[in-house]
Amino acid sequence: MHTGTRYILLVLGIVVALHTLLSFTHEEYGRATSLGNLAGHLPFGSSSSPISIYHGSEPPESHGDIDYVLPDTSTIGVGGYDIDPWQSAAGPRANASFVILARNSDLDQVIRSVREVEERFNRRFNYPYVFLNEVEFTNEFKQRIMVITGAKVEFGLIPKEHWFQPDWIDEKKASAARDKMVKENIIYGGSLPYRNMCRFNSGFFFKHPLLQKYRYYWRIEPDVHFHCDLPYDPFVYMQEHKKRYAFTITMYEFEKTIPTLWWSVQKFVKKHPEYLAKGNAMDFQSEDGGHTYNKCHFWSNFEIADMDFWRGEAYQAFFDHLENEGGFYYERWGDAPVHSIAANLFLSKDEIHFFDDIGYEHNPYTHCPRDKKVWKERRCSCNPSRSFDYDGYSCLRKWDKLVGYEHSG
Ligand SMILES: Nc1nc2c(ncn2[C@@H]2O[C@H](COP(=O)(O)OP(=O)(O)OP(=O)(O)O)[C@@H](O)[C@H]2O)c(=O)[nH]1
Ligand SMILES: [Mg+2]
Repeated sequence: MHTGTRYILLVLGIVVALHTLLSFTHEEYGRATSLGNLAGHLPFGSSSSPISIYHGSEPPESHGDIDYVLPDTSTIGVGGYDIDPWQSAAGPRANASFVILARNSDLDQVIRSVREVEERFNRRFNYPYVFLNEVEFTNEFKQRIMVITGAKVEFGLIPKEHWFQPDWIDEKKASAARDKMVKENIIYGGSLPYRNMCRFNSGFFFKHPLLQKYRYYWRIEPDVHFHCDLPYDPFVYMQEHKKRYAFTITMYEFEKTIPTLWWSVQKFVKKHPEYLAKGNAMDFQSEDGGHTYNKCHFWSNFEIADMDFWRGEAYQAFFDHLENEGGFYYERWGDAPVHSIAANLFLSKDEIHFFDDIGYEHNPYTHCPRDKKVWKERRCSCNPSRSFDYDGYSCLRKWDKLVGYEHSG
């Protein structure tokens, strides 16, 4: 062999030996130089065709027109849209916070909810959290929350007068009402803490000192699920589109928890017709222009809303009126119908927003985005065929009718 050729072969041999050694000892080096990876950088690389994600030997059962084919990941970034899930989102932030009312015993379930909020949205947007409780949060609670988010977190104690049953409530009458509801098997019918919670969420959370600096809030409960990526800022959306109340799930309230609520509402409206908004959403909650209540309401365990609406003159007068009626304790008025009725009366329907693209679950109901493109691109983990939207117990059809949305199903 020619001496020159011998030298070339020797150098080549050393390079191959070094490569092999580095591939085994340095994981990163091996990954970066693997053939598969190099091919991906060539034009028309190996990942340009749609990928089927059938698991198991049989194709999955049909779910309407969803074809279970992922978008082409070579042209649009991971997850179907060109966004790095770890990178802080650019752009202005709204004056907003998450609000979580919880007991110390809710800790594990709260952690599950916050992890999903962070994963699907907040690790990019970094909005603060405010936790509220009528007793002090334990150190364990605080520490375990603070290790799962990099956002600012504050823990607040609820003032006694915002939480406990007021002295002027006739306790004999209230406890008789609770006993009656227990006999009738009404959910939380016998619970005083549940009533305190409903009244607090109806009329007081937005008065808490820690929330005074914020305008918008997103209410989170323990053990809820966020099924889809949220690549944009819903608070900024609310502000830019002049929205003041937003929901994901609607349903009917149990009649037995609110027997006199509508009657009380009617009394208020007669006294204060000036608070009724032009173009309001009365038709969502009444089939006869307000004569009777159809019990449709927004499920308030999810809310994104403007606290200045609750702090404003109309809602303050409305809440004071309901408070004086005593129905939070003599019946079991929920914050969901109270908030909803107010939003439907004192806001125009254009100020109320349905976040169809936020996949959300609070046991036992789930809202899964209706648009199959959104469902795919936002990597939703919910099953579209099990969405509560058009269940017989949901009121979404009424909302669709009000806003002129044509549902194809
Ligand atoms: N600090 C405190 N928080 C409470 C209390 N009761 C309920 N909460 C919180 O108030 C919110 C609503 O309570 P839930 O028990 O979830 O009521 P719900 O959603 O109607 O009923 P579930 O179907 O049981 O979830 C949750 O964020 C709870 O953690 C209480 O006595 N003290
Ligand atoms: Mg709940």
